Amino acid sequence: MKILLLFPPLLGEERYGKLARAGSYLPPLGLLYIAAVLEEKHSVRVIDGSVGKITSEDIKRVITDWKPDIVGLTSYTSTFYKVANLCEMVKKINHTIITIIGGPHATACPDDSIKSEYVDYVVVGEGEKTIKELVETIESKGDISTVKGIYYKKDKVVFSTPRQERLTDLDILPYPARHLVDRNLYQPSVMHFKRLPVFSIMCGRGCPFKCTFCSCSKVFHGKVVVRSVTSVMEEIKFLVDKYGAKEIMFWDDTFGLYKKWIYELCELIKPLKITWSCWMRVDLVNQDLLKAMADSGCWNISYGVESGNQLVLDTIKKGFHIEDIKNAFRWTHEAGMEARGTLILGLPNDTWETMMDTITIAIEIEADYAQFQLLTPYPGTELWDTLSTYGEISISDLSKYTIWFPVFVAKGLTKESLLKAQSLAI
Ligand code: B12
Ligand code: SF4
Repeated sequence: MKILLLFPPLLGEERYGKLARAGSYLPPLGLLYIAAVLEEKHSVRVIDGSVGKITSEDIKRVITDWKPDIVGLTSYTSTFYKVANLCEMVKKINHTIITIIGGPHATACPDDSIKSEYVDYVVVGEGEKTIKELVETIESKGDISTVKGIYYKKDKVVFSTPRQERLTDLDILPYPARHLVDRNLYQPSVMHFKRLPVFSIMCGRGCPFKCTFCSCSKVFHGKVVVRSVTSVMEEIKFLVDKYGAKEIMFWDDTFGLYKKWIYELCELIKPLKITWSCWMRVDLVNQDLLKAMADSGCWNISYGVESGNQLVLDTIKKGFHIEDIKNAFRWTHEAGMEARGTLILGLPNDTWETMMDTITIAIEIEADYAQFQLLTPYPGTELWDTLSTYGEISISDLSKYTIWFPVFVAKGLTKESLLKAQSLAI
């Protein structure tokens, strides 16, 4: 079958506002994993509208000329309206083209997502196994109700099937189909890499922690599955050999849940003489581990600091202490690496004073780079379900749910105070 996979058109300005030129533009690995498994049996094209100034007209032209049988789309909360509009466009070009949506928003809100008359199937959660089975069943005109992990409609009635089992061995997956996108269009934020070409990799899926605001691991149902070090090293070597990769960004939410795994990776990555960076939790590092990481080429660790106030950290169930933040930043610097932080303003129980604690801690820990986001509740999170306890939604337009707008105002704060704190911070 001919399958077109889409990330909807999204201008840098829509995501990063005035900071568009400093934003990060990375390949959509989730969609490229889907492409990779489909490519084994089908003809697949990918259009990533988040780079290259793609318009819906461009997509329309490809659909009209190439005539795909299926169009699959990734949905984020902020891009969902675009996904819905594209499905409508597809159906109006040719109503027999089958539309399938997946990704974080479709997973969190499958009931809403399937409602559109232009959406045929919603794939919930990790997509590789489900999409393979779904496409095979569509092709063979088999019984759709046997495919796990989907929502679909029959005579306008919505049906869903039991959730698909998570993959237990990620090593068997093909690498993301990076060859299906133009790699010249991608560039991480200038401050986020040392050397080019740089590639992003995922070593595992899921996170065992339960921070109330986080939707990172919702797609993977919290369950953690990590690739073997051998498999990750093989992908890195492939990127070095094929594309001359000089740097790797590990984008796992909580890289290094297992210390033994990191030590092994450090030992094997060191001889390649590449530079690398990753995201970690402040309470999962120690001095010895950080030294081993720096020694093997790691130059930058980003930490989710979130808040400089313990009560607020406890409210969001972050599970670490201010002291852990201070230690991690000191040790990372002592090991010779940059230590970066993402911080959130407007968290539950935040006041003007606690937001000032958040700004102050970024200074105290001498963060080499600090990103101050405004709290954005995402469907599927504990925060989303308990919003009214802590404040109220002030902007219901989901296209603004990009972490840069004051969409949620915690009790005792105002939109103006949030924006004022953010402008003080940056
Ligand atoms: C790397 C990353 C980025 C990178 C790269 C984005 C990209 N091009 O993919 C950068 C920094 C650019 C980025 C930007 C943003 N990101 Co981001 N990002 C991530 C991160 C950490 C990893 C994504 C990833 O590769 N995951 C691994 C793959 C395997 O999982 P996956 O993408 O979910 O895909 C699987 C399934 O969802 C499903 N699937 C996905 N698409 C499809 C399509 C079909 C047809 C099917 C069948 C299945 C399917 O199958 C895939 C394979 O199993 C995630 C968190 C996470 N752990 O996923 C956040 C995350 C996806 N990002 C998020 C957000 C909000 C954003 C921004 C809007 C924030 C901002 N303003 O900057 C932007 C906008 C997105 C964009 N492309 O412009 C949210 C989305 C939440 C939501 N409900 O919308 C997440 C979940 C993090 C969070 N804050 O909670 N992001
Ligand atoms: S914020 Fe980080 S540690 Fe917390 S649940 Fe999300 S990914 Fe895990």
